[in-house]
Order: sequence, then C-alpha cells, then structure tokens
Amino acid sequence: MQTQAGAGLVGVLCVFAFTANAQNDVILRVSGQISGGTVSLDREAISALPSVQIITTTSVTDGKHSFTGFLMRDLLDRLDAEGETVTAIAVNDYVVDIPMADFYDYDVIVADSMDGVALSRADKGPLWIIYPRDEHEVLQDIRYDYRWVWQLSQLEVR
Ligand SMILES: Nc1nc2c(c(=O)[nH]1)N[C@H]1C(S)=C(S)[C@@H](COP(=O)(O)O)O[C@H]1N2
Ligand SMILES: [Mo]
Repeated sequence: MQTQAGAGLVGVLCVFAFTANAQNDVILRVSGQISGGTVSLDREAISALPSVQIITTTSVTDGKHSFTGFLMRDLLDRLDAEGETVTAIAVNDYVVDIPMADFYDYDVIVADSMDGVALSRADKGPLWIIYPRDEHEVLQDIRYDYRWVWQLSQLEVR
C-alpha cells in the first residue's frame, strides 16, 4: 500500500515537473567571459531582446526564407561578453568556434523561427545562427556556412 502511494506521488511530481519545465524551458546557456558566470535563457528571456528579421537564402534550404530572432551582438553586449571567440555548441554535439568580430561586422542573428513558424528541435531548432549571406558576398562561402549552427543550445565566450 505504502509503496503504491509513494509511486503515485512520484508520478504526480513528475507530471508537475514536466509541466513547469515546458513553460520555463531553458533553450540557451551562455558561459565563459560574461558577467554572472553562466546564464540560462528560456523563451521569455530571449523574446525580451529586440526582434530582428533576415530574409535570405541558406546553403541547406531551397529559395529565400524569413528568419526571426535576436542579434547575437545584442545578447553579447547585454551579458558584457569579452573575448575573441564564441564557441557555439549544438544539441547534436556539433561544436564550432566563431570569431566574435563576425557579430560586430555583420548582423548575425540567433533565429527561433523560420517563415513565422517556431523552429522545432526536429528541424534545425530550437535556435539557428543565421548570417545575412545575401547582403554580403564574402559570406557566401563555405568558411561561413559551417558557422550557421542549427540546434544551437550553448555559447561559450572565450
Ligand atoms: N548543429 C549542427 N549545425 C551545423 C552542422 C551540424 O552538423 N550540426 N553542420 C555545419 C556545416 S559543416 C555546414 S556546411 C552547414 C550546413 O550543414 P548541412 O548541409 O549538414 O545542414 O551547417 C552547419 N551547422
Ligand atoms: Mo560544412
């Protein structure tokens, strides 16, 4: 009897934790040389940053698409990020070092939606680094393509 009641309670707590998580889901962690050490951002924190749209072709989709998100430099500025490099880490363990200068030279965004639809984890989401490649010929290059990290989950400033 006691075991059953205990199991029931654990079940209820799990459901509760899952529901609470869905609302306050951390989608991006930022660590390294920022004020505050490590910061965890949920959708609400991310939507507090000014929204920016880029309409561009990509190397992995057909035609032009509209991406909405925040400027990487707005986030870095807000966190007092200092360094040369931002290491971007994806949920599939893809890791790439991006020169910090990219975000000040170009309006690189961290997109959470494409064509008005939230990016899902199953398809490049929850976050995808998007370069304004149609606006700058220099960005239309494999050297930049690999910095378009999809399924982004973590940034480390170094
Ligand atoms: N999360 C994640 N992002 C990634 C990659 C990856 O494997 N995982 N590949 C990168 C590379 S090497 C390129 S050229 C572009 C396009 O990769 P794709 O053609 O494999 O989609 O996305 C980049 N972003
Ligand atoms: Mo690549």
